[in-house]
Amino acid sequence: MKWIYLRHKTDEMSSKKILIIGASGQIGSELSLKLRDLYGNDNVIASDIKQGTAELMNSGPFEIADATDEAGITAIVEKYAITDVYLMAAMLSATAERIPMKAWDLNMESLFIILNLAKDKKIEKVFWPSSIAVFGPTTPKNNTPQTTIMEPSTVYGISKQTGERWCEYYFNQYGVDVRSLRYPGIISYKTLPGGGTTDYAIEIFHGALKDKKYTSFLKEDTALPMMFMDDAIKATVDIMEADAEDVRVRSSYNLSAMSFTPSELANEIKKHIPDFEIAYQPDFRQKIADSWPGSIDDSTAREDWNWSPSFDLKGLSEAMLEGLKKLTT
Ligand code: AKB
Repeated sequence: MKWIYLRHKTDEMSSKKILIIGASGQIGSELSLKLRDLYGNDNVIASDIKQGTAELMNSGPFEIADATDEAGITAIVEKYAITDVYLMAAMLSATAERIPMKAWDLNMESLFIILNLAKDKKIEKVFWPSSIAVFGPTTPKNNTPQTTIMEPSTVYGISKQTGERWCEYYFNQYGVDVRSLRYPGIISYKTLPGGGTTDYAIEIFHGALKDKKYTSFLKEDTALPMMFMDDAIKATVDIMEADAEDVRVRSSYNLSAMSFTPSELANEIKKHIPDFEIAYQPDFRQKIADSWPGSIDDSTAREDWNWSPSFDLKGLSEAMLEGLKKLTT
């Protein structure tokens, strides 16, 4: 796996003071540990509204913080003289449909707090994740281009698309160094996700190992873009370490690794667990999935900052089953 950050000097890297907001979540927890490896435990401050794993809480500074509390976040930024912020707190697609205004408030307020801190030069660099949810039913479904029709039909998608516009605006108007990726469904075994439409692709591994069966809330032929956690972390670190002039897109980059349907994933799992059985019982999340792309064209990220994934469906399935088995034995 080629990591762009390796070319950077150690002293440059240790002069960073990083704050991760949403550090106890699915991506935040693994990202925090990777950043601590790279930049030193004391230079990476993890924060979340809830406590994290023992490993996260014990390996470096941890602050309880609400991402929408401007005074609280500003106090942490000042206390540690933070240079870089990774804003990972968000309400995901399925939960957001149930409590739309709360989702809008969390997803937008947290972003404005960080963008304004960067505008006021209190921080130097911002990472903010967008999502494939920025696309909608009128977007070309296959190999969705970087620039295309975007009419998201979910609250989460509307908040992410709006956020992208604001990121680009703050870059153009105020020179804020903000960088962003449109994450596909991120698959991992260490921390469970919460409230996403792509969560079936994680639950299925738990079901396969525990009960040798799983009932999918998406139809068997629903293709969605997906990525193994290690690749998502690598992309996040790589875009933050890329030279500023190489990051030409300041809204958000398409990012891709693989696409599969529930039935294709089930067949891959059957190669390891032959008596695994899958059933299908689509619920309200089917409509969300139907509005999203089946596959993504990420050639702009590949050209601009050399993005390239390492895990395909086979590699992801092996890593998930192996990782989960280790955690449960
Ligand atoms: C979700 O399903 O809501 C997220 C996403 C694709 O952003 N995993």
